Amino acid sequence: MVKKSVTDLKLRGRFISIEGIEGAGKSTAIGVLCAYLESQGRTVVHTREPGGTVVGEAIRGVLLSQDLPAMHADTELLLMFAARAEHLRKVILPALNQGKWVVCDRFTDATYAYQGGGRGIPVSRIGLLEGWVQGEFRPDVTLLLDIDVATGLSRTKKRGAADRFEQETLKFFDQVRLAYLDMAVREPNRFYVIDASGSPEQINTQTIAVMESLIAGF
Ligand code: Z5A
Repeated sequence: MVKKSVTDLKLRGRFISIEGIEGAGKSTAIGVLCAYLESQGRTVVHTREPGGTVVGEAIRGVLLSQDLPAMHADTELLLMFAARAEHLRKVILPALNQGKWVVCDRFTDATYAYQGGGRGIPVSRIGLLEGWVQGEFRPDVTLLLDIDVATGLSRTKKRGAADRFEQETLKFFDQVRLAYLDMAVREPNRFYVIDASGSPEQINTQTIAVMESLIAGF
């Protein structure tokens, strides 16, 4: 269990997660976000989930593989949190405790969206694992790049071979998107919803505007 005191340190860095469905443009926006934070004098660690550690990247390989037989939704859920336990303890918390800022491509909100909204696993079960792996640790800020499913998927299709998640149905991604939007409504102090339907430049402008408005308060 992660102790709450870890998150109370005054000199601790900040933890920013970026969320959204496939093709929302997270990778693109993260590059701009990290460059902005560094220009403001922050030391930034850019990482991702599932993954971010040697063990986590190996688990990611299993989770996204098209070569393995379909796994049970509970197996998928447990693997997400196994990778997260390693990531949190080996990368995220040490960096924050050194005063670094951590920018993470997806975190536990993705589990609520994909395994909860998409696969239909009860929120209470995800919450149990969240409490066990993270204690009360949550992102300081979550940027949700919101886009309609058809547009998001049409962007990723141009890339070629799809991974295990990218082969899901439109209905699955609609449920994922709705779960994200629902979380944003329930946690307005943490979530910032960015309209991701525009050009990369428009998304970057919105991303920087959100961070500019927040960084002084940090
Ligand atoms: N997952 C889960 O189920 N549960 C969990 O707890 C966690 C994750 C943590 C990770 O795969 C998968 O794991 C993910 C959820 C699941 N499901 N999938 N698939 P991933 O990391 O490979 O997938 P992703 O996070 O969705 O990455 P992505 O598909 O690359 O999306 P993105 O980072 O948001 O998009 P992008 O790479 O910035 O852009 C995609 C393409 O669109 C690219 O060719 C861009 O050039 C183009 N693009 C970007 N922005 C624009 C704009 N504005 N206009 C036009 N074209 C654009």
